[in-house]
Amino acid sequence: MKPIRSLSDLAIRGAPPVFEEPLHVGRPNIGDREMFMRLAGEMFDRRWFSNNGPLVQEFERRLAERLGVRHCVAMCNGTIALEIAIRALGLEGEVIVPSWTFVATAHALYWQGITPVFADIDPQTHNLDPTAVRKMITPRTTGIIGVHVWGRAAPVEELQAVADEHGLKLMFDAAHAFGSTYRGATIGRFGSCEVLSFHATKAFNTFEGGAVVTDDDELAEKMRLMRNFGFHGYDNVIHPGTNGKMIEICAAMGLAGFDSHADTVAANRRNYAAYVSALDGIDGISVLKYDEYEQNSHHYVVMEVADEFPVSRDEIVAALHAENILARKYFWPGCHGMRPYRDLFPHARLMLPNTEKVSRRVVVLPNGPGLPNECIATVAAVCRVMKEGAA
Ligand code: T4K
Repeated sequence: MKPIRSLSDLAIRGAPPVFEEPLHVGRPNIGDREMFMRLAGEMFDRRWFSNNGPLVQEFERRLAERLGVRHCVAMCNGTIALEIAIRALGLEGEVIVPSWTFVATAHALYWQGITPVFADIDPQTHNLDPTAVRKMITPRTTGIIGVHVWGRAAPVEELQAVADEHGLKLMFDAAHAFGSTYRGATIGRFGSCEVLSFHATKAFNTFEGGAVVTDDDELAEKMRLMRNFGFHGYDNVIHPGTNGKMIEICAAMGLAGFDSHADTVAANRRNYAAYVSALDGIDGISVLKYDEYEQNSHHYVVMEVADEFPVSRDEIVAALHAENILARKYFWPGCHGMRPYRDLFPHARLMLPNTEKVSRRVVVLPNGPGLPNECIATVAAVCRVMKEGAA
């Protein structure tokens, strides 16, 4: 590894990059390859590729068991799972969501003619602030979607209390939270339902995929119909629906990934600790802390660059990219800063000071079992020399 001792050692200043190949934030984890190949082979032999095949059924059974929930309805991706859950719950009018989330949370509402109303977050946790949620309730509000951002549980009980007081539905976008806990209980059973994503870039993936998990029998039944055009047996459509089905090859990937997930989490935790220690002592740089007493995949290593730091977050990201470390500014600029929402609600930022602040500070760093140690050392060295160079 090239030493980075001063600004002139940085690739952004013309030196060669530390890494020849890019290091990604969302590099997919691959479970048991042999098992995947065997399951794929069996799928070919069966010639059953989609439409509630045996692998999807097995995947749903194992997932429900793992999360301790009555129903798992597997879907083709997390976004469609959100859309179906929103529709099955009968949300309409306005629904309160954080702006500090991947844009799919807002789009899943807007796509269905529902107005996403953005509420501010707690800057310490990056999760919805229940007090801010209360402020956004109007007579048109029908629900709240909490997001377990970075896999840390949203303030579930406080949000439930707000929902109960105002007669609102509450559901969770748990796209980041597979295996996370809230007060020791596994995410999956909170609100009316919770939505998971198994996108390739997630700690646990099915290439593309998602699921809605719930203890509500009626809701689960409705979502099963909705994900398959409303079919109830051959030629019998009894409900409006769409095509939200998970396919067999995706379920095979999930089944082959279950057992190695614990190893992925262990590797993520080691990298996370190494980042924390490498960045320790650089004033103005911090790593978002997770609650030690809760489970979290530690998939997201979220570095924050304080406003007072002499170099901007964007300059640091540009310097890391030059070294081939493709750090991300998730979820900058917040949904309220993206189209169509920024045109629809041009003054939304006035209600979202914490979201605005956090969005200026965040850098999400690469993680995962294959992460070279040099990546962690390089991130720290880049921050350090840029700070010293600016002094
Ligand atoms: N709610 C929340 C809170 C979410 O975070 C998400 C998804 C959803 C809902 C929706 O769930 P899905 O419908 O996606 O199941 C990525 C993912 O596409 C998205 O799933 C994820 N959140 C979001 C946080 O990250 P982008 O736009 O950043 O993707 P992209 O193409 O820039 O890829 C990210 C990085 O991963 C790149 O550096 C490349 C690398 N990569 C990506 C893929 C697909 C790989 O190395 N290999 C790969 O196969 O959204």
